[in-house]
Amino acid sequence: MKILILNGPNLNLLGTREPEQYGHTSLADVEALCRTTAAPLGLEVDFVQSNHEGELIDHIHAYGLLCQQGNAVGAVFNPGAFTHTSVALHDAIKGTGLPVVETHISNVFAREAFRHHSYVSPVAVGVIAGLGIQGYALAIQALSHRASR
Ligand code: CA2
Repeated sequence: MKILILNGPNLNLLGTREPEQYGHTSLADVEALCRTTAAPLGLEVDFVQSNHEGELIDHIHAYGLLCQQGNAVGAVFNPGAFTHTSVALHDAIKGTGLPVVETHISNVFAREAFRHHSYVSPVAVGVIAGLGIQGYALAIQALSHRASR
């Protein structure tokens, strides 16, 4: 059984700047945490980062199919700033039925007003924000638990 960890724009910069917002850990550290969390749950991780909206959509489409075929549990998705702008990501998740846990490192609700709205949340099975990179581990556990209901 597979799980997609999908990261949007600028998350490749994690650990290089804005440590007050995102901590000191790098995206490679997030990947290691995800693999360590997923392995004992019997989940094989596909870890992806892209700065391109269309590429993120292509991954959502591919995983939507895998889930329909019973070969994946869903996606942990940090859409980055596309969270607040992208109708196309909303449509991709809705159109494929991919179970997505929207995950943010920072507490977007404690930040600027433009980060308070998400186009992804209405089509996500759940949302995690403000718990740092630990949110990714919690999201993996939630998707695993949800798939074994
Ligand atoms: O808190 C999150 O995980 C966000 O999805 C991160 C996005 C932001 O636009 C969302 O509102 C909340 C930004 C990711 C960029 O991360 C950087 C990390 C270090 C240096 C620069 C950017």
